[in-house]
Amino acid sequence: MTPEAPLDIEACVREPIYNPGTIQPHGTLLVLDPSTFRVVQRARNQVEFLGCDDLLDQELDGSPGLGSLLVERLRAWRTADEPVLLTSILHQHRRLQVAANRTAQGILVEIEASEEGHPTEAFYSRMGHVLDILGSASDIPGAGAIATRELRHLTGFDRALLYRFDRAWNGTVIAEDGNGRLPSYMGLRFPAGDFPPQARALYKKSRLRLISDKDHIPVPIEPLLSPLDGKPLDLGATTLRSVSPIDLEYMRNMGTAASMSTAILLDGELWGFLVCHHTEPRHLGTSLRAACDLLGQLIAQRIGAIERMAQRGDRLARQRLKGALLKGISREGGFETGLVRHGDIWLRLARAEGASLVTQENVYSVGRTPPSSVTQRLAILLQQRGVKDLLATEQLSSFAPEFEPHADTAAGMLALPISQLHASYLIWYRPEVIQTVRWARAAAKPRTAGERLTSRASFAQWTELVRLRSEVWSQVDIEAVGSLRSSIVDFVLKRAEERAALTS
Ligand code: BLA
Repeated sequence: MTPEAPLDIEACVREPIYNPGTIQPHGTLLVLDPSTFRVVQRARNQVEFLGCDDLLDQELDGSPGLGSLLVERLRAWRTADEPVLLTSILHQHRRLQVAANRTAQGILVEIEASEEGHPTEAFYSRMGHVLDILGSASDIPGAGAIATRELRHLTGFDRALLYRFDRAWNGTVIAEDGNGRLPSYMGLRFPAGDFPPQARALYKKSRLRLISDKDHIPVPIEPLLSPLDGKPLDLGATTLRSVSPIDLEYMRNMGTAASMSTAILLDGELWGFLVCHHTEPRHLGTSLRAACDLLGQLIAQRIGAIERMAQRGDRLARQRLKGALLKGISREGGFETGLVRHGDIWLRLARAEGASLVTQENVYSVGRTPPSSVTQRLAILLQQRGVKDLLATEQLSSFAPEFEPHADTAAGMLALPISQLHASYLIWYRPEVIQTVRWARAAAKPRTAGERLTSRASFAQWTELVRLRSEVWSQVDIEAVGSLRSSIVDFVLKRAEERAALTS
């Protein structure tokens, strides 16, 4: 594919990036039969890279030099409990870095030349310092600033940035460090399409990826299909895997020649990426990459700790509010009066600006809410649509467009059904928060049907005014309201029983 060839987004999502049939040329690859150590596939540059005979179809066991050394290490690894073998071998006065992965298609052995400048004492002492200062970073942008600065220090890349995914997989740059050779992307939002789902899935498994040169000439693997299963070789576990042409085009358009990305995973889920860019090709050897991976993991740990700490404090505060609300309600004569009298707690429980209780007979409201008739209509719609569980939306107008005129009070809604039989709901409202989003690509504009998409041709910004949306309901908001349900249902049932007793 040429860089000019247009691609549509579906083709992009379908692109089998894990088996391109080629590797980047800064190393070579051997695929070994796990039982005989016979080379069943190899990259075409193997002879030149290793300065030895063509190893295809050779059994490495018993062969002199590199082959037998490799087999010795692989045998020891087979009995060890390590998913990846990382080792170095002295071959023809050159130190080679070896990484091996077991796969269903054989043992994939990646070989790179060892770089100068292994992590030294200075590196470990600096890492110790990073740990200290990270420990005192109390918020995520603060931790991000440390991460990007340290990554640049470690690698010498022109720019390092941290971007964080939102729920729709758009990413916003929240920290950046650079030397001014590349423009700043701080605060810009990049659409989800820049990092399609199959690429995200791959980076979840293989966290760190270096693209040393956007103009590299990919090296074919021969034979193309695995002799073990007849399928294209899955290179998902390797670091040498060559790069999707569209991502290379993306780099060209961005004005970067080299890129290194490290996935930030929290509890196994992708949270964001640390990305380094350089205006010229830039190679980092395996030990420096391992150091960057380690730094990425330290940052991920700190981000996780900061998020957990904030959530813990918030959860505790909500539990207290819930306790106070229930106590207040039980002191008052009725459930409705209890809620209204303690309206401030009712609101604070979900950090809302308005709240309503819709019962069969009435609507009780506190704070900023739409008129009762609108809330009643909403309750009917919720029931008609069979909403039986807590429903949270930041955009009520997408649930039903008729609520659009009420965005000043009710752009977002949390609705908790409190009766199995009637259209009875507890509803929390949040007003519209008009947001200016600085997108980093023209293609984020609404596309017309059939419009084809290439990787962005320009990184010009595009400002979008996002309307009709409230602040996002957090996990803690949702939990706080959800945990109220059983207590509220108890109240409602008790009252129904009392009524039944009165009428019988
Ligand atoms: C991969 N997309 C990537 C990667 C990043 C991004 C970091 C990992 C590989 C790399 O380091 O380049 C996205 N890079 C970004 C973002 C910023 C950045 C958001 O620097 C912000 C500062 N890419 C597109 C489009 C498609 C696409 C339109 O722009 C598809 C239609 C695809 N991106 C794409 C693919 C990969 C990718 C296929 C995987 C590349 C590979 O590993 O082979």
